[in-house]
Parts: sequence; C-alpha cells; structure tokens
Amino acid sequence: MAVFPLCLALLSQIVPGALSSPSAETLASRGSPEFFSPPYYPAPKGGWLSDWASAYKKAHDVVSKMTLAEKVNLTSGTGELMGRCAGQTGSALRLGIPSLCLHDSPLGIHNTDQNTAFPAGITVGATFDKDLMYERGVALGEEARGKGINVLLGPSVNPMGRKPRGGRNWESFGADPTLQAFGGAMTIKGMQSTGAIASLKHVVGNEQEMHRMSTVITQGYSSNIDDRTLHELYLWPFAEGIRAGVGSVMMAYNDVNRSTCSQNSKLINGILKDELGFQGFVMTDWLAQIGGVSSALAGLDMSMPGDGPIPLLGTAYWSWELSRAVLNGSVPVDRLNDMVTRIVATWYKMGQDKDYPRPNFSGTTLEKTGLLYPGALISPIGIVNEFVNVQGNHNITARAVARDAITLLKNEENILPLKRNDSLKIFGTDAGANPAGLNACPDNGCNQGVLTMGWGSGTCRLPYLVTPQEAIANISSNAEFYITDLFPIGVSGGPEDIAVVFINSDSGEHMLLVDGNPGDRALAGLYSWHNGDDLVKSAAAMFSKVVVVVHTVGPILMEEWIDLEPVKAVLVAHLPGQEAGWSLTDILFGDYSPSGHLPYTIPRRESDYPESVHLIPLSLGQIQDNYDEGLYIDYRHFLKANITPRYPFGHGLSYTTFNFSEPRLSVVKPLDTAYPAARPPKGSTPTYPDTKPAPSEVAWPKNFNRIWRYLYPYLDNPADASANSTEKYPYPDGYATEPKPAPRAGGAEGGNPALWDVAFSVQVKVTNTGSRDGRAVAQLYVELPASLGLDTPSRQLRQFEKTKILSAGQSEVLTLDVTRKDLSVWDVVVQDWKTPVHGEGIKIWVGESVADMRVGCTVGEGCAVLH
Ligand SMILES: *[C@@H]1O[C@H](CO)[C@@H](O)[C@H](O)[C@H]1NC(C)=O
Ligand SMILES: *[C@@H]1O[C@H](CO)[C@@H](O)[C@H](O)[C@H]1NC(C)=O
Ligand SMILES: *[C@@H]1O[C@H](CO)[C@@H](O)[C@H](O)[C@H]1NC(C)=O
Ligand SMILES: *[C@@H]1O[C@H](CO)[C@@H](O)[C@H](O)[C@H]1NC(C)=O
Ligand SMILES: *[C@@H]1O[C@H](CO)[C@@H](O)[C@H](O)[C@H]1NC(C)=O
Ligand SMILES: *[C@@H]1O[C@H](CO)[C@@H](O)[C@H](O)[C@H]1NC(C)=O
Ligand SMILES: *[C@@H]1O[C@H](CO)[C@@H](O)[C@H](O)[C@H]1NC(C)=O
Ligand SMILES: *[C@@H]1O[C@H](CO)[C@@H](O)[C@H](O)[C@H]1NC(C)=O
Ligand SMILES: CC(=O)N[C@H]1CO[C@H](CO)[C@@H](O)[C@@H]1O
Repeated sequence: MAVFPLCLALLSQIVPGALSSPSAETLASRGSPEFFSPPYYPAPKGGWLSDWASAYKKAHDVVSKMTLAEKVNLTSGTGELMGRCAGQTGSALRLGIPSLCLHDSPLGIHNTDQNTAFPAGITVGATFDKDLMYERGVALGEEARGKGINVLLGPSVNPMGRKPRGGRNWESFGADPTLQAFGGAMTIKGMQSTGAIASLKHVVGNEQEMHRMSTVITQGYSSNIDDRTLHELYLWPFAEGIRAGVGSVMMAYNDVNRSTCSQNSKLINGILKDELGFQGFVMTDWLAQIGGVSSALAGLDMSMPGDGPIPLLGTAYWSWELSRAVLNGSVPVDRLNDMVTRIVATWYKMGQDKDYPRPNFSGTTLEKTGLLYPGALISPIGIVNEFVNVQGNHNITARAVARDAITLLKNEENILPLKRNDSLKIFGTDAGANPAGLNACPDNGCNQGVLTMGWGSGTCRLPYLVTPQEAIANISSNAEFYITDLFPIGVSGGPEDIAVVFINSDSGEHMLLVDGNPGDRALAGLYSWHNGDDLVKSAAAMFSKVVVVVHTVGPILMEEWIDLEPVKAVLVAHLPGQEAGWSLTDILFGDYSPSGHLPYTIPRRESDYPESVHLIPLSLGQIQDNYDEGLYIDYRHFLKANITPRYPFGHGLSYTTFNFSEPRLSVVKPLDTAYPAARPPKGSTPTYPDTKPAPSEVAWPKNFNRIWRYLYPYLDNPADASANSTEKYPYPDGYATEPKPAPRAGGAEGGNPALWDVAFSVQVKVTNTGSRDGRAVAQLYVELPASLGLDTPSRQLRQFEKTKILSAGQSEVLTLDVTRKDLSVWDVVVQDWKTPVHGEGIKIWVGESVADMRVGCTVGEGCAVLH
C-alpha cells in the first residue's frame, strides 16, 4: 500500500545511489521480447467447490436481491482516506452487509494503539515452527477482529527474497517457497479461525520496491518470469495459501510479462481462479488499478482504495464507472455478479454475518474524535477511536516467536550463554531506545534504537518496547552500556570482559526515504547501518571476547569482522517486534537454547549472487526485470554455482547438540504414474438472470447527503449510459465469453487434490546429546533425478519439523511427510506436475541446514545416517 504515488514516482527519480548501475550490455541483454502474458478469458466463476457451497448459497440468496448500486458498492473502494481503515468498500445495508474495512499489516494492526507489535514475517520464518506460525496467526486474527477489521492485509509471501536488497523481503517468511508456503498457510489458518479474512499478497514478482508502480508519469517494471519458475518458486506459496482457504488475494503493483498484475488475465483468471481454484476475491494493492473494464474482465473483484489514477481527486475506475460499464454492456452482468458473489460468499464463509464488530479505531489519528472522511474536502467530525484493547496475552506469543527465531551462527569456546555475573560492556544504538521516542517515526520510517521491524505499510505502532538494554539491565548484575555507534574513547576490556555489540540493517516500502534508502537497500547495500562494521572491529581491537547481535531485514555481509579472533559469537535476532529485549535475554543468558535457523543464505560477497537479482535502475522505456536465474535464487544458486556462502540457508546452532538416528523412509501412496490422477470435475456455480439492470438502480437516491470526493456507485444520468449499449467495447485480444475447459492441474483449492497425496514419509529420531535443553529442526530437502530431463536444483526444502524442548538425553521421533507435488516439476508442455514414476532416483535428505545433511534416503533403497 502507498498513499501518494506521484510523490513516490518523483522520489524515485531523485534518490541518489538508488541505482546499482549494471553495465549497458547487461541492460541490453535484459530487453527480451519473448515474454508475453497470454490472454485468458472469461473470468472463471466462484462457488464450484463443496467446501464453499453453503457460503455461496447464502451469498446467492442476497446477491439475487441486490440492485446494481449495491453490487457495485461491495466491489469498489470508497476512496483514499474515506473512512477509518486503509480502505473500505461501499455497503449494502438494506441486506445487512456493511461497508468492509480493509487494513494493514502482516505483523500487527497498523497505525493504532493497544495492539501487539508482533515479530515480522522473516522472524516467523526463522522459527521453522509451524505451531508458532499458527499461534501468531490466531493472535493477529483476534486483534483484527477486535478492532473491527474485516480483511487484514497479510500474510505476505511475495517478495520471495529473490533480490537480497529488496525492501520488503522481511515482511515475508524467507527465500524459499516451502518456508513461505508454511509461513503463509499456517498464518492464514490461524487468522481465519477467528473470522478475520486474510489477504495473501502480492501476486507476483514484486521483488524490488523502486519503480514497482505504474502512475500517470511512470510505468512500473515488468517481472518477466517463465512458466516453470513461476510454478515451482513464486506461485508455490500462493497455491498453499489458497489450499489453506485464504479468503482474498492481493495483486502486486508491477507487471508480469508486460501485463499489469491488477489486470493480468493469465494470472487472475487463468492461474488463480482456474488452475488454483481460488474461491475468494481478488483485490488490488493500493492504487495499483490502471483500468476499469479491463481489470473487471481480467478477473479483479475489488478495487482498493477505489481511486482513479491520482488519489483524492474524486475519480475512480470502478464505482459509478463500473455501474456505467455494466449498463453499457462492456462488463457483462454475470461478471459483476461473480465479483460480488465472491466477496459476499467469503464474508459468510468466515462467519462475519454473525456479530462481527464494526471498526472501532482510526488508521489516521490516535485522537478520540476526528474527521470521519479525512480525504473529503469538508468532512463531518465524530468519534473515530473507541480505544479497544486487543492485546490479550499475545505478548506471550510475540515473545515466543521472537525467542525461537533467534539464530546462533557461531559460538566459539561456548562463550554463550552469558552468566548473570559476567562483566559485560554493551555497545551500539541498536541495544537502546529511539531517542526521539517510541513510535516517533511514522510507519517506522527511521532506524533509531533497536530495529524491531522495517518501514512502510507493513508495520504497526509499538504499544511498548522492551529494549535489549532494559532486558539486559534487568538480568545482569554487571553490565555497562555505551548506547553509541561510535566506539567510545577510553573504553577497553580486561581479560574477563565480554563486549556485546549490537548492529542492524534496515529496509522498507518505497514510500519513505530512510538514510538515503528508498525502500530497497539501494544505498546501504548489504552492510550493517551506522558503521556497524567499524563498531564491531573497534570492539574486537579492545576486547578479547566479542558477541555480535544483529537485527536485520535480511542477509548482511560480515566479512570485515567475522573471522577476527575476538569475535566469538554471532546471534541474528531478525526483527523481533515489541518483545525485542526479553526474547533476546531469554537466549543470551541461557534460559532457552537458540533454535532459530537462517531463512536465507548469508553470502561472503554480494557478487556471489546471480547478476540478474541485482536492483534494476530506471531505464528508457519500461524496466524489464528478466528472471534469468530461473529457479536458482538464494541457496539453489549457491549450490549450483558451487559457491560456499558464509552461512548456509537453514543454519542455526544451539547450546546443545543433536543426534539424528534410526531414519526410516516409508511409502505411503506409491507414485504409480508420472502425472497425478485426473482432477475432479468442476461443480456448478450460482446462476442469476442475465438481464441487464435498470438504469434507475444507480440513480442518486433522493435527499442523499453526498460527501464530496467520496466514491459512489451512482450516475447523474444513468439512462444515457444504457443508451450507448450498441457501441462495442474494444475487447482485448483473446477475449471470450465461453468458459475454457477446466485446466488439468486444477480441481480444488490450490490445484488438483491428488498433488497433496503423501507419497513418502520419513521418520527420524532426534536425540539431545548435549547437556542443556534445546529444540532441533529437521529440514527435509529433495533431490530429483536427472532422468526427469530437466535441470533442477540439487536440494529443495520441501518439509520441516521442530522438536519440542528436549532435555539432555531426551529423544523425539519426527515424521516428515512428502507429497506428490513436493517431488514434481512443472511440465510446461502438458501444463501439469510430473514426478519420476515410483519415485525412481529420488533422494531425500534431512539435515540441520542445506549444507549439513544428517540423513540421506534413496527411494527404493532406504536411508543412512551420514554423521
Ligand atoms: C510469461 O511468459 C512466458 C513466456 O512467454 C509464458 O510461458 C508464461 O506463461 C507467461 N506467464 C504469465 C503469467 O504471463
Ligand atoms: C453504497 O455505499 C455507501 C457507503 O457505504 C452508502 O452510503 C450507500 O447507501 C450505499 N448504497 C446502497 C444502494 O446501499
Ligand atoms: C462503458 O463504460 C465504461 C466506463 O465508463 C467505459 O470505459 C467504456 O468504454 C464504455 N463502453 C462503451 C462501449 O462505451
Ligand atoms: C504480558 O503482558 C502482561 C500484562 O499485560 C504481563 O503481566 C505479562 O508478564 C506479559 N508476559 C510476557 C511473557 O511478557
Ligand atoms: C560469577 O560467579 C561465579 C560463582 O557463581 C564465580 O565463580 C565467578 O568468578 C563470578 N564471575 C565474575 C566475573 O564475577
Ligand atoms: C527480570 O529479571 C528477574 C531477575 O532475574 C527475572 O526473574 C524476571 O523474569 C526478569 N523479567 C522478565 C520480564 O524477564
Ligand atoms: C547417534 O546416532 C548414531 C547413528 O544412529 C548412533 O550410532 C550413535 O550411537 C548415536 N549417538 C548418540 C550419542 O546417541
Ligand atoms: C452516450 O450517448 C450520449 C447521447 O446518446 C452521448 O451524449 C454520451 O457522450 C454517450 N456516452 C458515452 C460514454 O459514450
Ligand atoms: C463502533 C463500534 O462498533 N465499536 C465496537 C468496537 O469493538 C468493541 C469490541 O469488539 C465493541 O464493543 C464496540 O461496540
């Protein structure tokens, strides 16, 4: 979401250092014309799955009674700043359907108070803990519901972290589709168990913040993604989220294959609604809509926040224009019926017809009273905040997630855990508070004090913050604090002293410039901010024992200090949210062993990444961002290029050690065929009379108190719109009204249900062989055989499980299921998932990171313990 695209667009032109300046040749080679998004029409209707049948039945009953104005109301946002929430639809109160409140963010309720500031997505990914993912989802849903938010804008599973400098990677769960898939799906299940609708975002290719958006003066970049890469990497977590029953999906700002996501018929009609069987509604990102009829035909169901190309001018692509487009016949009535039925069915599916609270907070002010329509020229004033406290006991979940995400990269001489009486010298502003005050920077658009989250719409205000300084001071009897990033003169360490140095790296959404970084880490690169490297080096020059704590949005370069003799230990605490301090001291002082694992690779140098994942600067014409590296992002690339990273994906030490033993591979459902069993046929969808509504249905009601600039469904002269119905709308190439045959890869939410047949199950016994309590993560990677005839990454994470807390000597048997889809490649010719028959040649590895395999299994031969 972004508020003022024009300012943004201008900002992107003037930001210094924003350009990573690849050579002219590189740019030329990137302008490849073959990427094209094929037309896919008409929009498939929702309601053909039995899971959704009763919700669709209820929706059909009320939509049948709706006037054109009511239908248009529910699909169209009422305009930027035209209510309490980030966006709201119009209502159909006559039939009991309120204006729906849509609001950020994936880590907490944006811009309000008495909420919980949860750890960010990247932190959740690092836990590798499905139960915590779910638990946090429930807590988020409870807070959304408590504030009266119908649709909470998250979770985010795109960006995937393809570009390590990308600004919003931290909002999602890590640089791997399976980690994103579990993070997204568990969050959705948790959130929606409370009745809140999740909005899974962003479809797709939003891997860079700069130049993401098309505006009146700029064109957003095109992410050019081949079909196989789309399916095996970027679509993967969306398929799992749809399978988890997500109620809504948000389209990205950028283009894919030169067609803007918010009206890309292949993506919405073809992939989301047909292949992946999505039954909920598809919405835009904020101000991402670029056309009215075109987006409706391409399958878009809801516009947000509803404005036309420039917000706050009272223009719209939908609202009254959608009324007109239906009356003049350009948008078929049955498309509008499907749009509104999808929205109303989702509302019923989550039970929002039963006592769901109305919004009781304001996303724009913390005052009790304020403008009811801040975007209107003249707005009535009223109560906008009822100050509902929705925190419950969610701080327990927030602290558990932050703690179990903390990733121990290095721990020489077992310097960690610290003892309560160790003599500690603490350095770095990242250990302290923001001197300007808690929440001093709107949307967290500054990097002051401990970094609890990145910046942008994907944030929320901190209700309180326990800093590392406060938490350490509470526990340690012997700590001195130097809350500065410049190593203080005159401080030196005795042999018993331990320096704990806090550094960080920030990024965010392209709506604010922070220390010269326009969202992406364009200027800072992958180095720590505030001269963090110098601070560590200075400490290492003065102390013989140094512990480094890193709060970061993603990979940072550690080469300047990681091998210095005094640097004994490194903890990555990711983005912990409000429980930053307590979660850290839980680990630092050994009340818990660290059990987080890296949700991305930490490289030795940035040039170790493929050239094609660097940020792309402005160019003449549209920026073409070709996904030349294909499947080879993050660890998939490092393995293929045979580059040893500094720390591999999945790496994370503990204060104890684990033994993996007694591995067993069992066949659950044999892979008798290369392709899955035939899909189930589509069920029927609701039908409505095909008659065009009467123009009078969108005439202004009598004595209507109109708010200027507010977006309504009404027309001044509705009869005129209808009169022009003989003219022909210039339909896009490939436009059709006859439904296409159901794609063979589809059949249920997420795709053909046979894809989720468990093919194999791996059991492994994990024993705590050290002397302290701890939790282990078993990561299951798949290696597909060359016999498939396709170049495929040599290891792909497909499953993981985490033990409970094991005490010394204790064991737990973990079971890791592998589905048919986990063992398949996307066959671009057949347009289906293909696996080696009988699993011939498939290898399955279980390890503690992608570079530390402890167990290896070969289908048909069995498993061996590797070390
Ligand atoms: C993108 O382009 C490739 C190559 O033309 C094509 O195979 C693929 O289906 C396209 N995907 C989308 C979503 O347009
Ligand atoms: C459309 O929504 C607006 C805003 O919620 C409301 O004022 C209006 O009455 C609604 N129109 C109908 C026909 O329900
Ligand atoms: C119908 O109305 C829509 C919305 O104003 C407009 O975009 C479209 O061109 C119109 N169609 C015709 C055939 O005039
Ligand atoms: C959570 O907050 C409550 C007060 O709201 C406090 O009593 C409790 O100790 C906190 N729990 C944790 C784990 O911080
Ligand atoms: C910490 O306490 C232990 C005994 O509990 C003692 O042996 C050790 O010397 C103390 N360390 C320091 C730095 O005071
Ligand atoms: C503060 O320190 C005391 C003493 O070590 C400890 O009992 C308490 O749990 C700490 N507070 C929190 C919230 O961790
Ligand atoms: C660790 O596992 C191996 C392989 O199963 C086994 O031989 C060994 O005894 C185990 N060691 C411990 C300490 O459990
Ligand atoms: C519809 O027709 C009327 C005259 O019948 C004309 O004035 C008006 O401009 C037309 N509207 C559109 C959208 O084409
Ligand atoms: C205006 C309004 O509906 N306020 C509600 C906000 O939420 C609380 C708790 O759910 C309700 O009690 C209020 O009525």
